[in-house]
Amino acid sequence: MAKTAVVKTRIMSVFIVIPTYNERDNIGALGRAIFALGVPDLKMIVVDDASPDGTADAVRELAALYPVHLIGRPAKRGLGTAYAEAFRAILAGQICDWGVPDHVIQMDADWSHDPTVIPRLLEAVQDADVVIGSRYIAGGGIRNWDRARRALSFFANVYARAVLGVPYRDLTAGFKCYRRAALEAIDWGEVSSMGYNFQIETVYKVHRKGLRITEIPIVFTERKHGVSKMNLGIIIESFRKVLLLRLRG
Ligand SMILES: Nc1nc2c(ncn2[C@@H]2O[C@H](COP(=O)(O)OP(=O)(O)OP(=O)(O)O)[C@@H](O)[C@H]2O)c(=O)[nH]1
Ligand SMILES: [Mg+2]
Repeated sequence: MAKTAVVKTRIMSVFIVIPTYNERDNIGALGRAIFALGVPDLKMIVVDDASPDGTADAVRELAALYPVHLIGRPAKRGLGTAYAEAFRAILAGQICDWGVPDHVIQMDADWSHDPTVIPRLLEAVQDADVVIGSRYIAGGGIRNWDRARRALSFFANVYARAVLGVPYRDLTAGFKCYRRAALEAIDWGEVSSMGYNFQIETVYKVHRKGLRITEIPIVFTERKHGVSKMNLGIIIESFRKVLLLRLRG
């Protein structure tokens, strides 16, 4: 009689990293929606920069119900440094006793990124090192942005793609999934972007290592609660740093 092979597939562990600044009205419900997806072995890390609205308290309430870890920083230091700090701690196995995950997802706290996309990101990362939730491929889009904001985002992407010579349509996307190896390929001490240029910088560095980057379509929706942190400094940083990235690698 033929023996039946029992194949045991290990459940992949997933950490979701969410930076917050004044997201008290968003983070609790978003966290509940994420854990309601029922993704196995999923844990959440929130990096909060001493939000004056008490976001950290909402995170602590969530942590009483779900595997949620709060990294609290003393002052607002930019989304790029928040991610870099979390990723370094994750790779060093310093988050609680959770070990080092197989996959890491990054997303915004303000519901611009639909949590129901998470299973699709995890499916796509089976055949890639980084998956970008992309607004600028067929099936993707943006809801509730005015023309100026659309134009800024579109132009930033055209500019970065041309300067860096990479094929990806949405380089400034903030909804992404990394295989652990992709995070390990980046020298986090070297990543210097404070703001949105962080998104471009990380994709470019992974690309330069020859890793596989794919895009899946997402519809991005402008925030309903809270205020935007977009400002001129962030835009200027991006235009300058894309050039520097090209020159210095
Ligand atoms: N920890 C931390 N998080 C930040 C900082 N700046 C922005 N964030 C968070 O990063 C995510 C993206 O920032 P947003 O302000 O939503 O940026 P955006 O989506 O480009 O702009 P709007 O949605 O129009 O406000 C959100 O979860 C913010 O709360 C920061 O300095 N520190
Ligand atoms: Mg937003």
